[in-house]
Amino acid sequence: MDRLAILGGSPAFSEPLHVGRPNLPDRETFNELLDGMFERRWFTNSGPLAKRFQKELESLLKVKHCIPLCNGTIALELACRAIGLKGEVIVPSFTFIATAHALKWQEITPVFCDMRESDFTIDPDRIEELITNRTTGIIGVHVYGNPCDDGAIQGIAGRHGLKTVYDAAHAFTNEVNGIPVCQLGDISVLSFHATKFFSTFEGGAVATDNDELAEKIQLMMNFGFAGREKDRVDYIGTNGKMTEICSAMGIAMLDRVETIRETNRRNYGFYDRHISGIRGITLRKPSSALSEQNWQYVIITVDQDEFGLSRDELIKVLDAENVLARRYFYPGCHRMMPYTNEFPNKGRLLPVTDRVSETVISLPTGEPVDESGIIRISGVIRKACEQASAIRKAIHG
Ligand code: T4K
Repeated sequence: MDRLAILGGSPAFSEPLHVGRPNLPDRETFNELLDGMFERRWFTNSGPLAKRFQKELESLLKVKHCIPLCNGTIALELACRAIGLKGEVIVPSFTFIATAHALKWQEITPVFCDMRESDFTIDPDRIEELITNRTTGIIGVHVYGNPCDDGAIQGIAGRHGLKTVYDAAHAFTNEVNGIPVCQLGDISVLSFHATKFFSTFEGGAVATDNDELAEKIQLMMNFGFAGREKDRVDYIGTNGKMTEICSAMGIAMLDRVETIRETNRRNYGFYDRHISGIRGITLRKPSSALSEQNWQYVIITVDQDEFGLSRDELIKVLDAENVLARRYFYPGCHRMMPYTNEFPNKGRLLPVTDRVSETVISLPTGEPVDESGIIRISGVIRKACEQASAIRKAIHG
């Protein structure tokens, strides 16, 4: 699409503005930690940096155990395995595909559940109808950091003898009415991927207050080896360890949490100011249950009738202007292979997930974005609305 013909005015951003651009650590702290690592010649296998990172995480997140791992997906797999999930597990469809894959990879069947439009999390009113005699657990995802309705989920789990796992990949440091999210459920999983609010390049963690579960995960993440001599294997394990270099990144990033959170909060405020009043665009508010949050995601929804363009047409306009927004999450997992073709998800109707996933856009935030960028992004969206019919003609001919 020829952008100037449509929007005119100032040139597109010379550097693309991405969703998911990483926040950076203090480089001096990081380099010092690396110097120590090279001097020690100790690179992985629960080295001193991984141990220190774990302690610091536990204190920040107010949870008894927070075991750093190589990524969030393996963290999910280990959490599900350690807690004994099998058969079928109920999981929202509106999530990153890793949540479903972590189950399927272990031959557990994900059974997709619809979501609440209000806060994007799994709808507890739709869970019970999906329970069968093969169901062993529920995974809730704190989508965009919004906490799942833990009270309702625990009620259902208690009535049916199910385990609860929370995918807290978006909710690092978030608290619900004063309770840290990692204290909810039997076990929680974090992601420290490069694109996350808090990054260790690649990384993740499992958080739990349960000593027995924590011990199992410590063994499972290291091939199941027990004892110093490594002559005994207690579990079928995997290699889920976090390296020393990733742990160094984590330690250096911990010093930055407050500042990044403040930057994200400010950016949200800028979007609120500059996007407000654009017909058909709603800047979604974080859940009112959050007493502490990282403001990691800036989410808008597009009402096509009001705005004049569909969400996908707006994404095309933003792309042409070098604003690389994302459709997190589109489509729902139940519409992706192999799930869409397989029992019990084949033909599954999840109307709220389908509707919401057609309208959401995640906009750039974090430290690489400032108010001037947000003014320009908002300006592109405003102009797209004003020139909607010309844009539709340019796209569709
Ligand atoms: N559960 C949930 C709810 C999750 O959201 C995720 C991950 C997981 C579980 C699994 O955790 P991990 O195993 O990943 O730790 C990205 C991330 O790769 C993924 O971690 C994240 N969720 C998901 C929501 O987003 P993609 O496939 O969209 O990434 P990609 O490569 O398209 O990059 C996204 C944007 O970030 C682009 O605009 C480019 C930018 N970027 C990316 C990287 C890697 C950078 O600017 N620099 C970078 O280094 O999945």
